[in-house]
Amino acid sequence: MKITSVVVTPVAFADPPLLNAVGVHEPYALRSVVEVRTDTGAYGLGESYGDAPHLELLRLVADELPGLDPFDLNELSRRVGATVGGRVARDAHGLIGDGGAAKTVASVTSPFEVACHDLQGKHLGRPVSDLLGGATRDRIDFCGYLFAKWAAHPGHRPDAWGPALDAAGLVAQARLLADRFGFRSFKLKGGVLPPDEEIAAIRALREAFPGHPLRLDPNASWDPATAARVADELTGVLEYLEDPVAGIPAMADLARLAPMPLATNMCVVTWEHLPRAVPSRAVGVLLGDHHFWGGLKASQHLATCCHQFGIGMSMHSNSHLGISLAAMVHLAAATPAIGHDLDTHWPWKRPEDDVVKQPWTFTDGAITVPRTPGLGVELDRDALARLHEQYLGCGLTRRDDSGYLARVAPGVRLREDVHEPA
Ligand code: GKR
Ligand code: MG
Repeated sequence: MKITSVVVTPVAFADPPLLNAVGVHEPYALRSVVEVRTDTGAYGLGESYGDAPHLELLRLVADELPGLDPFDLNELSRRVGATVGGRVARDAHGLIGDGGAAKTVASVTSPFEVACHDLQGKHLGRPVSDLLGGATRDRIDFCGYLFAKWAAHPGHRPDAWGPALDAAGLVAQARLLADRFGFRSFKLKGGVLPPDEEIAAIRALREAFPGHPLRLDPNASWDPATAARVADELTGVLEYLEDPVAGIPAMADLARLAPMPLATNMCVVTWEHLPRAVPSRAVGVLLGDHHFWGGLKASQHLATCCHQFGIGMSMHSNSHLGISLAAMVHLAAATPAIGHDLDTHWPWKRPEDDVVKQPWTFTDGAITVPRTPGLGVELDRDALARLHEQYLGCGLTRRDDSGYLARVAPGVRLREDVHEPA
């Protein structure tokens, strides 16, 4: 089997006004869909970021892949390195840390590596989880991802979720997520409301959902004293506290005091970070993410490292479509070291906005691991064309939560006052 062509298609799908430490989600989330075609008539799928600098590198690599055997992942790595090695495509939001050239190569490799696994699985008639060593569980649990949010994007009609700008609103949002998807654990995106209000929201969630694991993630926006106080006040309440402060040294200092494990998807985002993070015990739980760790196999290597060094594993997410969901499910199924419920932004996407036919559904907060060949998802070409048109029409080429907040709500200050813009 040989690759004959590779198509990279940027897409956009509607996204609610979800607030985070740096700003607010824009009306559309951007992704790229990678389709790798072969001389056997098969196609493999991958999904990645849709930001323009990243797209440019994906396209450069796409041109280098015809002739490659999809089983030859070492040659794939070599070609990606030879094509984009040394280049850096930084995101504008900074919410997944900074990794320089190594992280850029890993991020560019990922969707092609996933697509090759999809092709391998289809060729052999086996699910991707079998190629990764075999599924060790038949369902993968996800956590409900809670966001402070406005009722509507300025100038748009209110969305189906309603506003959530205080503890009561966030508990109501958690109830909706639990009712619709069955999630049994929750993560609150923090760093948005004043810290005391986020402590109150976590306490209110604890009361409303006794026994459900809870996480809080302010994306490294607190100073060390604030982080130490929040950690202390939430003793016994959090499963883990995610990226309370910025950088490995500050995380290590706090980890010595904090009563709960500290987790990250910001200070350890590439292999170069591990030799500093491990001896300083800065991280108790690492949120892996195949999109920036270099794909499925590299994510499994990461899980092995973490296991050896006594670091727990969870999974990070960004706004995503059904191809990424499938890749996350196969990876988690075949990687027993991933011991925490996975993050997902899935509920925030409208069900009709996807590029796969019959997008998967959650039952009791989980996705059943498919036994069909490859990733187990089929490309819906009409939907791909529609979401690509949406990309062309929406005018966005790069995720910029901070710029959007400054434009639509110049008076709003995060962590002080996050009222709805007039
Ligand atoms: O979607 O606003 C968001 C999140 O803040 C996302 O960008 C983060 O990368 O979910 C992520 C996280 O856990 O930090
Ligand atoms: Mg995080």
